[in-house]
Formats: sequence, structure tokens, C-alpha cells
Amino acid sequence: MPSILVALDAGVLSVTLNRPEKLNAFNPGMHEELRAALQRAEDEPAVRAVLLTGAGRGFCAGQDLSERSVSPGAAPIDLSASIGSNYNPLVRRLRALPKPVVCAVNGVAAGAGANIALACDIVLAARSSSFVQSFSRIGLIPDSGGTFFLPRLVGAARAMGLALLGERLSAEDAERWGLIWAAVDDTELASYALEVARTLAAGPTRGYGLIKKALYASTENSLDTQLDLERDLQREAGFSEDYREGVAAFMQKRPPIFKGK
Ligand code: LHQ
Repeated sequence: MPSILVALDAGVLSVTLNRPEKLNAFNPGMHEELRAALQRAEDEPAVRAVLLTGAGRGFCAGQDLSERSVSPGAAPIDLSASIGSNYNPLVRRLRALPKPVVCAVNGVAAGAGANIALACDIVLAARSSSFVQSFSRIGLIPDSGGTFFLPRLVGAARAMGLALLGERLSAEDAERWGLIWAAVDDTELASYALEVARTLAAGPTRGYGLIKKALYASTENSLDTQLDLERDLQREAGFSEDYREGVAAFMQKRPPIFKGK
């Protein structure tokens, strides 16, 4: 069985984490398959949005803890290799992908699984799902961008509580706290997430890529730097065919037909 299921339809590359018996926990093979899927998303012009979700009752339980034998008294393990070669490149790839990534959190998202969801551009979650910064429960720190995303999304106090206590945060609280875009009824999640992804896939793809670039850069930049960046990115957006189509459609009072160019 592949660890990642991939299907392209109507511009949406659906990518499903597929190790349901382990709540879709990551092993090296799953990382490799996910890398290939996201490379495809980057390379193929026909892909104009990505929809990431999980098979079964969980979204992703982070690193597969049964992959290594870790026990008291055993030789210490250097975790940086796996983070450096798998998790960090994955987070960087999701953020840098010049196409929107929708994440449909279908069940529990724990450890790196929670933070990989937060690395996506629009996060939707089933009402029964939850987010757990479970790292502290096994003596680790939030990785996969957790220490970056959490304080920026929910503020310092809530970030620290989530990281230290490792308690489950319900999808509804995650929405209320601003951690995610929306919690939706369990039965609606798949169809709603697909609808959002399809809407994005029919949109001005180049403009979306530039929006991602601008917003993600803003957390690091001064207002001056950001204003300059907006000028430069708007220049690029203005050169796109989709911009010309958008304005023409507005003037002609008709829906635009964006081609992603
Ligand atoms: C699992 C896992 C799992 C294996 C559930 N592994 N089997 C990066 C780089 C290098 C190293 C270290 O880490 C990292 C980043 C990380 O992600 S560290 C954090 C790793 N993840 C966790 O600590 C989460 C561990 N899992 C849990 O706390 C719970 O399973 C959650 C809260 C996710 C779900 O709880 P429940 O809904 O009560 O399900 P469950 O605990 O009964 O799990 C169901 C099955 O899935 C169970 O197997 P079994 O054979 O008993 O049915 C679990 O053992 C298995 N599973 N997570 N990460």
C-alpha cells in the first residue's frame, strides 16, 4: 500500500496521508512519497491547488515513534538528521510552493502532524478533530515550525500553554483562537475542503503564489521593507495574464476565466 495517495482532478492535487493504522504517523517512506507528490505539485502547471488530508480517523500523529528503539539506558539518538532531511524541507516546501495548499484535518493532528497542518495556507478541521503539541509529553520541543507558527497564530501565552501542557485543543477552539481558518461539521469536511481547493484551483494562480510570498515574508519584515516587497510583487502580478482577464471581466460584468498564467 502506498503511504501517500495522490489524485489530480480539476486542477486540485489531492494528497492523502495513508498509514491509517498508525494515525498516519510519518516514517521515511511516507516522507519520500510526500516529497514526490509536492514536487509534482510544483512542476505540473495543471496542478493549481493542493488538498492535503489523512486517511482513516486521524490526520497525522507526527513521527512514527515505533520506528526507532528508544529506551532508558540505550545510546542517545541524534534527532537532528531526520528533522534536517525530512521535516524541515517539508515545511519549507509547503510554504514556498507558489500554489495554495488547503489542509483538511480529518482527525487528530499531533506532534509534527499538527505543525505540518499549520504550515499549509488554509487549514480546515472536522469539528471532532483536535490539535496536540504532544512533543513535551515525550521530552521534546515543538518542531516542524511549531515554535514559529504558534506564537504568531495564537500569541505568546497560548503558544506556551499549548507547548508545555501538550493538551488537546479542539477544532472549535483552534478556530476561535485563530490557529486555523475554520472548523466544519465532520460530514461536511471532505466536500467543503474540495470546494475550497477547487475554487482556488480556478483562480489566478500566479497572484496566489505572490500573496503567499508577501504574507509569509511579512512576519520577518519592517513596514518599509514590506511596502517595497508589495510594490515588487504587485509589479509581477500586474504582468500576469490573469490580472488582465480579471480587470476585463470586471469591466464587462462577467465572471473571470483565470488560466493561472
Ligand atoms: C502511533 C503514533 C505515533 C506510532 C499513534 N507513532 N504509532 C521529529 C523527528 C524525529 C523524532 C521525533 O519526533 C519528531 C516530531 C514528532 O512528531 S514528535 C511527536 C510524535 N508524536 C506523538 O508523540 C503523538 C503520539 N500519539 C498520541 O499521543 C496519541 O496517539 C494521539 C493523541 C495522536 C491519538 O490518541 P488516540 O486517539 O487515543 O489514539 P491511540 O493513542 O490509541 O493511537 C491509535 C494507534 O496509533 C495506536 O496503535 P495501536 O496498535 O495500539 O492501536 C498508537 O500506538 C498508534 N500511534 N501515534 N506517533
